[in-house]
Amino acid sequence: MEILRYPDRHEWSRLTARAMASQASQVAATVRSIMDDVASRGDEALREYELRFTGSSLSDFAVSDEEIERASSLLSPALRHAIESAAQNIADFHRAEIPSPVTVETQPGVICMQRPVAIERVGLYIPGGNSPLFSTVLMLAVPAVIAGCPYIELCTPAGSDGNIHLAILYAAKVAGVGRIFRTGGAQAIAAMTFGTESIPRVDKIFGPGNRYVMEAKQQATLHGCAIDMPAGPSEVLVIADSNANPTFVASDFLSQAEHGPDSQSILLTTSEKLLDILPGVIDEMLDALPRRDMMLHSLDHSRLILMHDDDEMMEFSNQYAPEHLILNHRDADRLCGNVRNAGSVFIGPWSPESAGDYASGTNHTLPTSGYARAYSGVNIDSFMKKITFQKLTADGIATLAPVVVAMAEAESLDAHALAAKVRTSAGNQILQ
Ligand code: HSO
Ligand code: ZN
Repeated sequence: MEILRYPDRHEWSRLTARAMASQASQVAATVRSIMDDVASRGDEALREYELRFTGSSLSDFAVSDEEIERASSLLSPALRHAIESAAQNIADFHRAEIPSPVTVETQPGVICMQRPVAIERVGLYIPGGNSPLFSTVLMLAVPAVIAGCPYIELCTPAGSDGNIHLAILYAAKVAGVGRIFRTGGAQAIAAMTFGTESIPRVDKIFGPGNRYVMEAKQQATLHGCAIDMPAGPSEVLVIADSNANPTFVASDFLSQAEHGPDSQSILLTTSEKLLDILPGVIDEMLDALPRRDMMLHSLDHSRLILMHDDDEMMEFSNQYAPEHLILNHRDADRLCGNVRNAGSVFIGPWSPESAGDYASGTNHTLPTSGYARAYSGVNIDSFMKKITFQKLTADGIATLAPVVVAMAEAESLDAHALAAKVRTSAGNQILQ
């Protein structure tokens, strides 16, 4: 961990920069060939990649209803209950986000409307590996159902035993996912982008993944398929004052470090004392955690930074634009008003990031790598587009026409001007 005391502002750009992934062009080329291959050979290519990358020979990608039911019965009642209550909170929060239709008569006889309409076909990607992110199934599928998306499919790789994690299947069932397919990696993204004999193509792909999956999602956008957002390693920035409990801060740091060797935690504090004791508290806590070795890598590029005052901390945080911002500060509510760039904010000592990661109700699919400057996290809008409508009466176009004509002629677009003119009585006479 890098420990800094009152870094000069010149240093801030280094301190707020994210490490760039290396070998990007080699990843892009590999993914491009997988995308092309799946586009042209469909299921056959998909099967070959599954065999090559995971060693499993799949005859059928679709997960059957019996398999989903079996998963439900094998899962512990305690975990089933946890998944159900998290789903309930996520549903309650996202239902409240549903946008209302808009109707405005901007001038007499000129009626403008906007209506939110669900995206028809969405695809959710859930990675396999050592952390089966079934919480992400809820974060993506629950809002998709609430938004009213008519078709929701989910792709996830099977483990070496050919099975999908029970909790992924159960969360998908609770949320109401339509179809589940056993495939992962860039080939799964390719399948959802182009469609294969077994896996229908979708209009928008959501979900996390490794570098290959992320690259495949970027390339999907070149083929008419939208994606949720660009994504990088997960990150947290904690702002703590002398009031903050060091154990709380250390646990927030370590829950971030647990996400992977690239994830980053940053502490900003005005307390010299907290800065001094935190490394010891983190070390002690770390020794008791099973993922210690991997977490050490993450802590390598994490930082503890001493700052002069609250304004300086907020300014730094806004420049960094963290995915998660924890305000463990006696004036957390006041500081909240100064947040300009962050994915999701956790206010006060009793709001750990893990509450939002799993169960409080907000979404955990959030912008990383500084994208919080311009992107929101996944929310109900992510599953909808907004279509505008307008209806003008004869009187409405008559009064609007002079404005349209003046502007169209000034842009030398005479046909545009004509389309307004012919609908007015003066214009009609000109044509006769
Ligand atoms: N912190 C992750 C989400 C997550 N945490 C899933 C645990 N499981 C990105 O916001
Ligand atoms: Zn997390």
